[in-house]
Amino acid sequence: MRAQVVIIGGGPAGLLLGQLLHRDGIEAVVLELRTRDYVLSRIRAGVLEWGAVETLDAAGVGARMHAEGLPHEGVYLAAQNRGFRIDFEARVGRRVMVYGQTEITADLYAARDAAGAVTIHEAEGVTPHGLDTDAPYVTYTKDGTEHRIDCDFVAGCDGFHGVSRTCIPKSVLRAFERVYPFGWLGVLSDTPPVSDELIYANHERGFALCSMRTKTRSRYYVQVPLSDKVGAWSDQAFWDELRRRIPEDSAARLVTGPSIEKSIAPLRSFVAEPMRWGRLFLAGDAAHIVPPTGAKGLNLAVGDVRYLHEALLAHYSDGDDTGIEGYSDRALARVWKAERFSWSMTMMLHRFPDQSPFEQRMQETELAYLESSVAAQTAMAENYTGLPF
Ligand code: RFL
Ligand code: PHB
Repeated sequence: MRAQVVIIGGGPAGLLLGQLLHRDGIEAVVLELRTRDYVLSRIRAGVLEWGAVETLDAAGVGARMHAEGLPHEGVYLAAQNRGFRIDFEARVGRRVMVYGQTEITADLYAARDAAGAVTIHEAEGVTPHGLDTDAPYVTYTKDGTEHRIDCDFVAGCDGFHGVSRTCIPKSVLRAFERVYPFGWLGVLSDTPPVSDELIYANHERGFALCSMRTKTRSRYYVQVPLSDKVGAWSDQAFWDELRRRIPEDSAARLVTGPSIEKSIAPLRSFVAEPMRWGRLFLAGDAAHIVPPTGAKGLNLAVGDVRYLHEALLAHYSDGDDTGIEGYSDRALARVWKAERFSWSMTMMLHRFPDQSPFEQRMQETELAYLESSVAAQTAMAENYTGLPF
């Protein structure tokens, strides 16, 4: 088999790249390790920058997002049960869209089906070859049979645990990492959201976040020690803990119900450089991870795909390889800014196990400054709603 581009990983990055290339008539095959049902059952991101919304529109998959998504013009921050609002529209004239990653993935699969694009699920042992030659190819096993796809380029969109990044020689790859000493316990429930906009809460018992998927489906998180086991958290214990950490008026309004998903996610900052090696490009979580505090992971994946799509289109339509040559530097410049923002939000809002009284005061002052300064709010709004491409 032959394709112009082999895309490893059928998460949001891989599917979106496949869709954008397909619309340009560039042939791309997506190889995904898991089943479609598995991919569609992963509950992850919920907030899209407006630039990501526009990219999904450009890919022709924005209709349901605009019909069902919830545009938000601001966000609440809270410290010790007292909240204040950052008005995105007033500060930077932009908004964000609340629309679940699961829905985006479903919309992208539907578009692939409609276009007759090839997605190979349960592709095992996916291995790229000849990435530093002019004739790369990818092998994989499906139902016990080995297959080979010859191609021009390989897009590594296979997430943090994927194979693509490991193909870059150790002498070339440089990794930067920070692991945080806590995780987020997340609960999804079919209850009306406690607030019309997200609430990020700093509390002495630990961080909490009130988010949502729809007007009837809520997503909540509380910071927990990494040693906690999800099975040890009953729904009741979760709701009680959340109530303690959020502003009192919200706690009084909180509607609880059975969880339909409950999981613990560790928090990590990670960047791999470079994001291109020969004919391999990394995009999304394959190249970088952010702690979810800034809602940037999925948005960065969309940003990478946007640059990569532009680069491949210029190559195929005009024989212009400047985008390909510049992909890594261009993507990393934006990635590092989102890493900085996600790290700073994480540092400002969480309780660290060894936090000194000085660090505690710094955190409180950071929040107090944000509450009182239009300049600080503008910077926060600019980053949260998305830096320019
Ligand atoms: P994904 O989604 O991990 O998809 C990678 C795909 O590759 C497949 N794969 C392989 N396929 C073939 N061969 C192999 N060897 C393979 N190895 C892996 C996997 O099965 C998978 O299908 O990466 P992608 O596409 O780069 O997308 C990244 C986003 O999923 C991620 O950044 C976000 O979910 C992060 N994130 C958030 N991002 C936001 O922008 N806004 C948010 O509000 C937000 N909230 C979150 C989040 C992530 C969370 N968790 C659990 C990590 C909240 C949470 C709790
Ligand atoms: C979510 O809704 O899952 C969500 C929202 C904002 C974040 C992280 C996760 O910062």
